[in-house]
This record gives sequence, C-alpha cells and structure tokens, in this order.
Amino acid sequence: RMTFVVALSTLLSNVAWAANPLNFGSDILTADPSGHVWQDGRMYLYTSHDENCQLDFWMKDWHVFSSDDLINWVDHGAVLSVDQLSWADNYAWAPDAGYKNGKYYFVFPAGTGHKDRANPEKSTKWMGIGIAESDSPTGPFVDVIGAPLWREPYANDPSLFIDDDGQAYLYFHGKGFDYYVIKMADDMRSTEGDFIKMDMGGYEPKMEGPWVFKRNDIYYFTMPENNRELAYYTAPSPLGPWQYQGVFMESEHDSNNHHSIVQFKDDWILFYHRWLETPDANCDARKRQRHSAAEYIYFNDDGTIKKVNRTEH
Ligand code: FUB
Repeated sequence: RMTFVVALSTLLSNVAWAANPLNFGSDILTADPSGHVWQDGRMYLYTSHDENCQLDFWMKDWHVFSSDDLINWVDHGAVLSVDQLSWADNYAWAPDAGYKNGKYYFVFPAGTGHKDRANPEKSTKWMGIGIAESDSPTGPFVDVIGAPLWREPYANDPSLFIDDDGQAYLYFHGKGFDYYVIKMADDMRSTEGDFIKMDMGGYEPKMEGPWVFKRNDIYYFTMPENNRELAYYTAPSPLGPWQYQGVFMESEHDSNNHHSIVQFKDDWILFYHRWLETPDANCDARKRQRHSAAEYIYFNDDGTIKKVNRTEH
C-alpha cells in the first residue's frame, strides 16, 4: 500500500491561507471527517471520498490520514472500499472509528440500488451500517462479519462512542432521519439489546451526521440541524436524556456539513467539510465536491460551546 506525505500541499495551502493553522491538505477530495487521537497521541482522520463529478453521492471508498502536529499530514490511502463488501456496492458515506481491546474498529454506511427522483416509488436505494476491524489504526480494515449490523429499513452516518468503562455505543440516523442508539457487545461484532430511538428532550430533529463525545463528565451530542448549521445537546449519560443547547456553527452555502469534535493535546478541534466549485466546467454535479477542514473549538466554564467562525481554508 502506498503511503505518502502530503505536507507540501498543506504547506502551500497554509502559506496562501495563513489564517487557519489547521488547514487539511490532500490530493483527493475528502468529506465527512471523523477525528480520533489514539494511544500514540497522533490525530487520525477517517474520511469519505468525493469522486470527481460524482452523481448523487455515489462514493466508493474511505481514507485515513494522520498527523502529530495538524500541519503535516500523512495520507494512508484507501483503507476500505465497497468492492470489498459482499452486501453493498455503493454509498461509501460518513465513517467513524473506535479502539477497544487492542483492535481498531471502523464503522461505515454503505448500500445498493438507486434513487429515482422522478418516481420515488421506483427507488431501490437502501443503506445499512457495517463494522470492519484491523490491528492498525490505518487499516486495512476487514469486514469480518460480512453483513451489516443494521439493515432495516435504512441506516446512515454511524458514530461510535466508547465510554471510559469500555462500553461502546453506536449512534446513527434511521428512516425519517430519527436518531437511534444501540449498545455494542463486548466483541464489537454484534449489538446488545434494542435499538433505542433517542429522546431529544421534546425536539424532533430530522437530521443526519450525529457525533458524540465526552468532556468533564458531560456527554455531547452534536449534529447538523436541518442538515446544515451545527447544533448540540448535552446529557449526564450516553443514552440521554438530551437537552438542547443551540447552534455553534452557522451553515454555509446551504449545504450539508458533516463534522467531528476531538481533543488534541490541550486543544479541542472541530473537523468539518466545506464545498468547492468543481474545477471541471462540464461537470453537472457542481455541489458534489467537498474538502475537509478544521477549526479550534472553545468551551465556556459551564461546558457550553462557544460559537465557531470559519476561518479561510
Ligand atoms: O457524504 C455523504 C453524506 O453526505 C453523508 O453521509 C452525510 O452526512 C452528508 O455529509
């Protein structure tokens, strides 16, 4: 597998856009960045991959990048592709990862079929959530189970949160864009108990892209409200009850914004994606080109999140 350093492109970008020290350079278009810091203290970023001029988010593989200073990034290449799945051939969408019992786990949505916009009743598109594993944070990841963890009727955008006691929770959005959570069994190859539709404290968010993290004993559930601006809830446990806290990043270009939040050394970092005009004038899918970006994120003394402004990337 080819590994190469992408520091040069990052350096060039940083020179051009000095306002943002976390500019994420890559020679491919990445989206849905999910950041994690593992035992070695490096930042690992798990992303989906926008193809040039892709249609309807037909996406085929997932990538991993890592850095120990958030400036120089190593591109570890594609770590899993839909070609390696027996149950899906498309929709390699927003992934996440976790570490437990000496193994790295990669959770991902994937699917089959097509959307028929003119005749929705003829749509055959379906998506489920899989889990693959590896001894290395940079893969390659193997779909050991060979089947989705959850396949009915529709599931997308998994977020894997592993609490301090080792219990893993899988969050995702299902049909109707309701959020669900389920406990993972200790072997991380099956689920435990029921899928719980989350109680969002009276709100009924119909959204995608959940992310869960813990800071100072507060659990945070963050998500793109209306699929756009980033909002958050807090709770005293990973299962809620969740209390709405408001928006911490406004939307941009009326487009989706998948994100993650992670501590790196003494800082907290927000990874998200921005939208690029395609360089190909003949490309119809003008809004289908995204790139990963990052900002510092700050908290108030009571744990609430300060508003985040985008810096130039
Ligand atoms: O990248 C494909 C999809 O777009 C993701 O699953 C959503 O969260 C949105 O970012």
